[in-house]
Order: sequence, then C-alpha cells, then structure tokens
Amino acid sequence: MKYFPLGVAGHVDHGKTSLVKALTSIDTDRLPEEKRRSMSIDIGFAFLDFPEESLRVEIIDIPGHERFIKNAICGLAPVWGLMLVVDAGEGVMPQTVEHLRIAKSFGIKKVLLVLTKIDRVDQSTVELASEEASDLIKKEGLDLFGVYGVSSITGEGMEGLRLGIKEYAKENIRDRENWLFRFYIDSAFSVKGYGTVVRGSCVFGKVEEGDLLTLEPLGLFCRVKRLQNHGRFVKEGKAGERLALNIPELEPDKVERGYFLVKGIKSSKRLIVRLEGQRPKGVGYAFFGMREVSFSSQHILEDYYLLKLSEPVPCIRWDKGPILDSSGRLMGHYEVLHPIPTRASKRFLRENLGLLKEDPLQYLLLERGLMGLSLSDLFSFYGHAINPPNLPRLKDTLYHPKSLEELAKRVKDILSTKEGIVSLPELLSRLGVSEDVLKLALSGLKDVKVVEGYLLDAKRARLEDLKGYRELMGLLSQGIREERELEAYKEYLSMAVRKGQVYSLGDYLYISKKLFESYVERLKAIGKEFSIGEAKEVLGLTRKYLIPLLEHMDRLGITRREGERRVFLR
Ligand SMILES: Nc1nc2c(ncn2[C@@H]2O[C@H](COP(=O)(O)OP(=O)(O)O)[C@@H](O)[C@H]2O)c(=O)[nH]1
Ligand SMILES: [Mg+2]
Repeated sequence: MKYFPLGVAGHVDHGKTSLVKALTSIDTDRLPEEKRRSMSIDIGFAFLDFPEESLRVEIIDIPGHERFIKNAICGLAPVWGLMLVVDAGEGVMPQTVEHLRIAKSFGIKKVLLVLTKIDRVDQSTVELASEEASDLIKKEGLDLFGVYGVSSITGEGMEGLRLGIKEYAKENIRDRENWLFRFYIDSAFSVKGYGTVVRGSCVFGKVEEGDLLTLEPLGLFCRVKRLQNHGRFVKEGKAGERLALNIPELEPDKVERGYFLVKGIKSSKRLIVRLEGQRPKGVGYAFFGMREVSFSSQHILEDYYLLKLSEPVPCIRWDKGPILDSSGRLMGHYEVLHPIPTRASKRFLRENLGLLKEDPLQYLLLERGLMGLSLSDLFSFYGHAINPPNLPRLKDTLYHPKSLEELAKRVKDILSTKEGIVSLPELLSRLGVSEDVLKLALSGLKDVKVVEGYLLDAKRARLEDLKGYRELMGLLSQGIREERELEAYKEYLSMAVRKGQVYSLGDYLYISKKLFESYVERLKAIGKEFSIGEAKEVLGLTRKYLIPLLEHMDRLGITRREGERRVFLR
C-alpha cells in the first residue's frame, strides 16, 4: 500500500468539511464545539482508497477560520499535496491566499483546485471563480494541476474529482520510505489496557512494532508496542501514512502537539537557512513540522541566516516551513541548508557559504575538522543514507585529508622544537585529538613513530633516551643478530637502521655500526688484504655471519673481492 497525505484547505465555510464527507463519508468535525458552531476548529482526518492502485489518500481537513491559522499550519505541515477549496459563488477570500502560502512554505508545488457549491451559481460565475483562483495560484508561483467544479449536496462533479485526486496523488507522491523515520505528533492520549497512544503523520521512513524511537525535543527514548492506521492494527507504518502509535513507556502528559518521533535524525538548536519573504524584527516564530519554535537570527550573506532556536528541532537539509511574527502573521518561509551546524562564527559561515550550497559534504568535512564527520551525522544531514565517499576514515568517522595534513604539519613543527621527541599524552592534550586520529594523520610519514609513550622523529630524536632502544643496541653490540631474535624490538630496529646506527647485512642479519667498525679495524690489522680463513680466525665468526659481513664491506666500498681474498680500498 502507498500513502499520499493530501491537505484540504481554503477559506472558512467554503465547503471543505462537506466535501471531505461527500468523498469519504467521514465527518471530520468531531469536537462537540465544532458540532455546536458547525465550524471546523481543529484539523480533521479522513481517507480515500483507490484499491486498484493500492493507494490510500490520507486526507487532512484544515480549519479555515483566520483565528485558527496555527491549526491550519499544523494540518499542512505533513502533506504532499494541496486541494484548494474555493466557494464558486464567493471566489478567492483571505484564507484562500493564506493557506496557499502556507502550503507553499512547506514545499508544495502543484495545486488541485476545487470550486464548491456549483449547485448555487450559474456556469459563468463558476468560470469567473475558476479564473480568479487559477490566477492566484500562478501569481503565488505555484502550478495548477486541474480545476474541478463540484456540489457536495447534489454530488455533481464528485466522480470526476475522485479520479482527479487519484491522478494528482500518483503524480505527486514522494518516495520517502527509505529515509530516516520522522513522525509529527498531533495528539496524545491514554487508552485503557494499552497506555499512551500518540497520533500523527509519518513523513519519512518506516516504523514497525518494537522500534526504538526518540521523542524530540525532549530527547527521550521510547519503544513502539503497537501501530494502527485508521483504527486497524498494522505491523508497520510508512511515509505518508497516518498512524496511531502505542508507546506505553511515555506519559501522555509529557507529549505535546508538534513533538517529533525520530530514528537517526539529530536535533539542533542552530540551523543555517535561506529566508524568503519578510524577516521578522527581533524574535520570530517558525514552524518545524507542527511545532512552533521561537528564534533569533544572525545574518550571514544575502538571504542566508543562522537561526538560534529556543529548543532543538530534528531537521534535515531542504526542510521548509513558514515563519510568523509575534502576532501570528505569516511573514515568509525558511529553507534549511544545514540542520546540524557545529561552527557558527560569522567569518567561517561567510567564507564557506558557497561551499555549503554547492558541495555540502566538503563543507561538513571542513566544519568538523579533526572531530571528523560521523556517518550518522552525514545521514542525518540528508535524512537518508548515502554511499560514503572514499576518504580517510576511522571506523564510522570520515576526515578531510586537508585537516589531517594540517595536523601532521603541526606535529612536525612541535617535533622540530622538541629535538624530535615529545611525550604522547602532552602532545595529544596540546592538539586536542585522540591517539587514533593522530596516527591516521601520521600514517603517511615513515620517520614519525609512537614508542614508549613518546612520539618521535626517528631521524632526529635522541633514541638513546628510550629504554627499548638501549636494550636493542646492547644486544647488537655483542654480536651479529638474526631478525627473529629482535622480534621484541621491531620498532626500534627500523628506526636504528634508518638512522644509520644499525646495518642490515641482508639474510635477516643485523649489526650495530660500532661493532661493524670494530670488526673492520681488526681485519685491517691483518694487512692490506686478507683471506676468508684469516678473517674467520681473527673475528671468530661462522661463515653464516662472516660472508654477509664481508659482502656488506664490499657494498660500502671498504673492500673489494679478488677471488678468495679481499683488498682494502680505504
Ligand atoms: N449548496 C451547497 N452548500 C454547501 C456545499 N458544500 C457545503 N455547503 C454548505 O456550506 C456550509 C459550510 O460548509 P463546510 O463544509 O462546513 O465548510 P468549511 O468551513 O469549508 O469546512 C455548510 O452549511 C454546508 O452545508 C455545496 O456543495 N452546496
Ligand atoms: Mg470545515
């Protein structure tokens, strides 16, 4: 089954609730006060099935009275389509315009226009209203899907509208099932035997029995026990669907309209946004889904602002919503560029705004620097998983190569002022990074090593300060050693070789420079040349060690082999 949330909006008394009832047989005015005043106060819910398409259109009936603009905003927050209802006899009225703008502010692009009460007026009046409303839609920068004239009393035009709704839903349905779960709560109550139930709209992703969710903005964890769609138990719910979730762990009085249930979307009290329309002076109010949050703003450049919110919101990139002033007047809308910024300095934001617009991944890597960018933050930013790019990485954290290069450079600078050796804990606290990040940054540098709690530049450091190094040199000054005997000193051995204090003779044999030189001296005592037998006698070495030693002397240009003898060259 696919779901398509459709908002039914328009001026008060233009026939929205009657139309929904005519289409679905559901009366969305359920409150006693709504019955008494025969006027919608709160949002109402119904559905229209198209079994042949496995499609359920989830209808939200929006109250039209100007006093209930905030309820109208809540009703339009989760929809993917707008059915704009205009009384054919009355034409466009203030809330016709207002609802259209609210829907647009949430990202609606195409509108299905319905002219109601055609039983009361003649054809030319219907056409006039149609033209007026169509012009409005275009003027507001929206597209018109189609115009449908209906009467909820006589049923005229209803079948055509039903088919229109089906086509409209198919055309505008969003593929959001595989996104991270986000749910807008519109009410919470307690049911005997079940405990807390929250009702609302699933706008992204999927949810199933047993899922662990986070209630925002409180940041509470809670588990879903059961789910219903319009009174019918279901195993899972998905994007576009209206759901009641049984969450026994939550107290119903903890939950307010507009709270979110999310899975994997992080909340933030700061957002980088583009603002369109008028900007409220001083404190402004923005709707994030059904939640109204006050904010102050700091200008970055052009239409771009940093919003500081009074409470955290779980946003993703490209989220949109309306902005109101303190008297509840619609001012314009925001569009989120960055839902979880960690850097807020004006200079950084100004310098990198272009990057944030064009290449958000590079921006995130730059912004996070040596903190790294976790995949969970990356997915939360977009609202869905993406293939992580090929970058330096520790487990699930990505790093900008440039940040690591800069770190490596800083380390080198520090090493150069410290004679090539610095205590690791001191270095880490000075740099404010973990050992793993440091090692990642230094992985390309052959000479820089971590040993015995020190970071050192093997070429420059006084290796004699290290206990292990002294032990190794002790072993190597006693005689030629095989590599397997030096297993415990691997790190030191490679440094000593690179520093030229130990020679590798090949065949996995090593000798200290000092011992090597003393062997050379002893051989020189024989004369200008010597035989292998003489060398064996003087040095007391087996052929296994002697031959590689002599060959190394040849390589260094100390001797030259002439048959069975060697001649000193210097
Ligand atoms: N004649 C006629 N009256 C209608 C029609 N649709 C709604 N009405 C009446 O218009 C009034 C307002 O309708 P309602 O559905 O509550 O409007 P809403 O405020 O937009 O939900 C009610 O008295 C309805 O009976 C229609 O198609 N024809
Ligand atoms: Mg109504």
